Order: sequence, then structure tokens, then C-alpha cells
Amino acid sequence: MPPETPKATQPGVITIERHILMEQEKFPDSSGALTSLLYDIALAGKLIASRTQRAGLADILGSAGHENVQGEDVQKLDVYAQRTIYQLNDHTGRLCCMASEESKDIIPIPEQYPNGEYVLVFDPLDGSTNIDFNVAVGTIFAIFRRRSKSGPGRMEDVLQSGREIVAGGYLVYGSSTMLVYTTGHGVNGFTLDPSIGEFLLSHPNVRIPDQAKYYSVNQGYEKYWTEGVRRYTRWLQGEEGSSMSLSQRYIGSMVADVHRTLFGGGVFYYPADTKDPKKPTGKLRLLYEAVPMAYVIEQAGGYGSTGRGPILDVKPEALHQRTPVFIGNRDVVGKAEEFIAKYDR
Ligand code: AHM
Ligand code: MG
Repeated sequence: MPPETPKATQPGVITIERHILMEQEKFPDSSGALTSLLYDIALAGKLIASRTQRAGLADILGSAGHENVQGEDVQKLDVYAQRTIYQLNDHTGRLCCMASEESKDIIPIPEQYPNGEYVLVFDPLDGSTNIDFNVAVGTIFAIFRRRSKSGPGRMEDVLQSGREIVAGGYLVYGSSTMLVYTTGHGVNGFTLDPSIGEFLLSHPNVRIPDQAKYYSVNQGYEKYWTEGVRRYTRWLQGEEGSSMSLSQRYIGSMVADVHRTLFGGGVFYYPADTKDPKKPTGKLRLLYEAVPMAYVIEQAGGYGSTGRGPILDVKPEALHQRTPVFIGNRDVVGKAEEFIAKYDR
């Protein structure tokens, strides 16, 4: 008997490479640049994960000895993460520029390399103050199509609203390393199998649970909050006429806090406060933190708000612009908007 021709079946194990290619097949006219870009981000994630897991061993713990553009102490792993993402992407001809939380200005593509059609914005190592305590940290990214026609990328290419994103997501370096991303067709999560060095699809078509479970905020800053945010927090605790009573969790790494919110349900928020007069709109940055995470959560059925409207609608005016952030279940985040509209005029 001649051997049977194998039939095409659903693959048992889907690597991130295969998944990205399967996504690309939905767009027959695509150049493949976005596919390769996403794959390079996954590769950067593997390199950063391997470094963070050795953080206590190599001479990489602690401060690199200088401040970043936000006036914060730069950790050595921040430097490594920034360099890794930059070096994997500077020469590929896919990007016309990059922008990072750790760089004051737009990061140009070196002259000897071609400029491409996309823009990459990223926070190379979010939550890095937690590194010394072996707490989960992460990388956040978003990809936009350039607006200018050609040549080096310009400010107009970077300052786009979240509605213009073509892909976004994050990596969380926790008890395992995960990559969660979306190209606007649902959210998928991949877990790094360290024994084979591959991201495998572990969480297909992620949806935020209907039932909210946790609220997540730095409650140590309550004295700096507005009346609306204070009352909202009491509502989450079951007061102010609320029928829900949520548990509180706060890691202090946005990626990890939003990751838990995405899979566990609830709300993560970092509101505007009066703690630092230089940061009246809170600590988190619109482009590198709020927008990509809001994009992921909305793609998973949730909602991201500034407290007064959708984060994705905000048109950035400056590279390092900050914004209040409320991210989680649609109804729970919507309630924050109600309290803020009522009490914080
Ligand atoms: P970073 O990008 O410098 O690490 O700062 C952002 C981090 C977020 O991950 C986290 O949500 C927030 O800072 C925690 O700030 P705080 O310590 O004020 O609660
Ligand atoms: Mg950050």
C-alpha cells in the first residue's frame, strides 16, 4: 500500500513565529515587515528574559549611576533592554524611527540603514525599580504606520493616537516569561518554554473575565487623590452604594498589575494626584505605557480610560506626556469616569 499523503491538521503546538505568520495570511497584500518586526520583539524578549533571570548573579543589579530623561535612576537592566531592542531594529529597514521611555528624543535610524514604513514605541523595562526585589518587570510596545511619506521619521510619525496602532503588547518577566500581543484581531498570550527557547501559544483569544475580582492601585498615595478617586475606591470596596467588594492587589509593576487584571478581572489605576507638582496627571506615560496596555485590554473586551474618556482617543502632544490611567473591566472603569465627572470638576 502506498503511504497516505498527510492531511493538513490543526497544529498541536503553535510557536509565536507560526502564529505571527498565520496572522499575516489574513492580509494577503502585506509586505511581511510587520510580521518580522513582531518576531524581532519576541526575540528581544527572550534576550531580556534571560538577563533578568540572572539579575542577582551577574554584575547587573542596581543602578547604572545616572538618571533617565524622567529624572529617575536608570537600572543596568534598563540599559540592556533598551540597547537590545534598539540593536535588533535599527538596521532592518522596517522602521523609520523609534521612541523609548528611556530616550529624551526620537531615536533615528542610523544613516547607513534604510528607513521603513513603521514606528516602534516602547518602554524597555517597566517597573525596573522592582528588579532588586525579584519582582516581575516587563517590556511594553506599540507599532504605528508612519505618517510622513519618506526619509527619517519625524515627530508626527510618533505622536499618533492609540486608534492608529497596528500592533501592540507586552512581555512580562515573571515566574514564567509571557508575551501578550494583538494586531487588532483579539489578544493572544505566549509562554516562553525555556527548555526549547520558544514562545508557545498558551492563552489563545484572551478575554477579560466578566466578573471583576481585584482593584489595583498604590493606596499609599490616597492623601494626594481627588475626591472622585477616593470615593471611587470606596465604591470598589463595597461602599458608596456599590454591590461589589473587590480584593486589593498592587505589585508596582504596571505590566504585572495589568496582566493580572487582564486574566483575573478588575481594575488597575494610577490616577492624577497632587504628590508631585511636576506630574499633575500621574506618573504613567501615554505613549509607552497607557496606550499599548489600553489597546490590549480593549482588544480583550475591557476598557482603558484617563478617567474622563478613552485613552486611545488622546492625541499625544509630547513624547513623554503623562496621563491618568484606569484599565480593566468596562463597567468597573466606566464607574471611575462617573465618580470623576461628578466630584472632580
Ligand atoms: P518605570 O517605567 O520607571 O518603571 O515606572 C512605571 C512604574 C509602573 O510599572 C508602575 O505602575 C508604577 O511605576 C508604580 O509607581 P509607584 O511606585 O508610584 O506606585
Ligand atoms: Mg515604565
